[in-house]
Amino acid sequence: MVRSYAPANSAGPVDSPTTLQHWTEQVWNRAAAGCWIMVSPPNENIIVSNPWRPWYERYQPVSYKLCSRSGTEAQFRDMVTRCNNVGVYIYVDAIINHMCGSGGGAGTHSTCGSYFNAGTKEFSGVPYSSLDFNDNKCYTSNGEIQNYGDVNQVRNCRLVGLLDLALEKDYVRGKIAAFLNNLISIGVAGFRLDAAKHMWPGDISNIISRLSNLNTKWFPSGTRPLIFQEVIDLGGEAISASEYYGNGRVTEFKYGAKLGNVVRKWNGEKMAYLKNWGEGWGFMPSNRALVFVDNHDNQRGHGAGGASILTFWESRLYKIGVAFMLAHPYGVTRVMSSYRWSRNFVNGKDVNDWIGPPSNSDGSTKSVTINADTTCGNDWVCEHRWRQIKNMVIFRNTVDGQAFTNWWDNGGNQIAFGRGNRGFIVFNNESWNMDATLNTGLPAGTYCDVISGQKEGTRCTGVQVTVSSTGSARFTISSSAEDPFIAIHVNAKL
Ligand code: AAO
Repeated sequence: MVRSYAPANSAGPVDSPTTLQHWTEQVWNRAAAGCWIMVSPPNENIIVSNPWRPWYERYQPVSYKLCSRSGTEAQFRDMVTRCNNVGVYIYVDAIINHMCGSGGGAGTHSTCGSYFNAGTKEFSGVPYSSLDFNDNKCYTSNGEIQNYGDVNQVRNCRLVGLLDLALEKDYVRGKIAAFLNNLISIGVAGFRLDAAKHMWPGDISNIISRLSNLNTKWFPSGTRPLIFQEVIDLGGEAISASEYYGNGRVTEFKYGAKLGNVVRKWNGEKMAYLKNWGEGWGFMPSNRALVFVDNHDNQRGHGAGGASILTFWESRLYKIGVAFMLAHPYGVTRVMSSYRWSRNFVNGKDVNDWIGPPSNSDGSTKSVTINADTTCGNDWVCEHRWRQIKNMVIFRNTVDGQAFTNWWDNGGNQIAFGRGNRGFIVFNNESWNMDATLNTGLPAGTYCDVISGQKEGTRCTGVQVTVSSTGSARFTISSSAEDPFIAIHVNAKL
């Protein structure tokens, strides 16, 4: 039997955790407990000096050696080992569609010092030569993707100048599989396949077929890696996300773009319309989807999604969006963990969208310090540590597998729903106060709101909610509350 790492109750060939954390650019010295973490590309990349060391240089591989701004191979191994030992599983952002940009020059300006020549397409650290790239199959005038309506261009031409690997070649497939299998042997649990839309689904399938099972030091024998593919499908293009279902999960980009519109009340949207959120909104089947409110691209205007995307910069709206996502049963969810940078909007565009992680004057990445109030310092945002978000991840784990129940709305922007008899959440996104008595579906008792506080010992540090013997409870939420929502679940019951 083919299995993936998974909680016992998930279904289908590609099982998965309930929530992933997306750690952008963090250094390899962190460990937490009880979660799944996706990390920035760990392999060698080009050093871009104009602009100086942008975050996106990590999306321009030079070899598959494991040394990057986040640390050395030894440090990466150490982190994965320590994380696996405490039940925290690491997923790697895998850049296998391409190498660096065609204008990357020649030399050893790479994070492990491997020689490369972007002009002659030579990458000594792999090695790849000009024979391993797709240019002979691309028929656009400049070798670039010019039209997303043409499948052949999207998959055989260069994405923003990046040298496009010939993934149908046995040699290239072998090099990529060896790279991923090295990570698996170190203990990694799965991969985000970057730019999957720019690869033929059959090529991805072949590479996956070459992957080892996960390391039996930490995973049951026969466990397959979790695969999720970055395919941006907002509709209206030649390539559809469904072509990739056979390989694993697929990113659902409609999710964050549409949720942003709803929470912002743009385009006539309101929270009440979320009643049939999910497939009812034209999303892919829930058991195929990897969903997120924002990602490392669209939180800074790259990629897709546009202005509606919610990010930590607008923390009140962001927490509403993330809480809704984590409470709702659709998809496997991913929460961001970001860093702050100094934004500079010129004509509506942030011209500082390239800025890399917080760094010291010698260019090294600053460590993630933890403040007394458990938030992060040194310009690390650590959304995953925000009480409201952390507690909603616990909510999601608590209600995992439970049905979507007891929907209520006021016809506008006050909504509530439950997850079976294990959890209930209420939002007031109106400009007036809310006072409603609702059927929660929960057993009678006193519950701690896990947004304004949480359960500590035998008391609640925030709001308390009393559920009657019939399952009903009164909720009052001020429209000016910093967090205009309340969430209760059976593991936060007094
Ligand atoms: C950098 C420089 C470039 C330079 C290049 C090479 O910025 O100027 O030419 O180096 O030297 C990241 C950065 C890039 C960076 C690259 C390499 O974002 O700026 O280039 O690293 O350092 C497409 C892909 C998608 C990709 C996304 C950014 O389909 O795979 O572009 N995301 C991943 C990563 C990303 C990374 C790469 C891939 C490359 O997450 O971090 O790039 O490894 C349409 C298409 C989408 C397309 C977008 C943007 O979207 O559908 O497929 O994404 O355009 O081009 C509406 C539409 C929506 C449309 C969107 C935007 O929303 O409905 O469909 O507008 O037009």
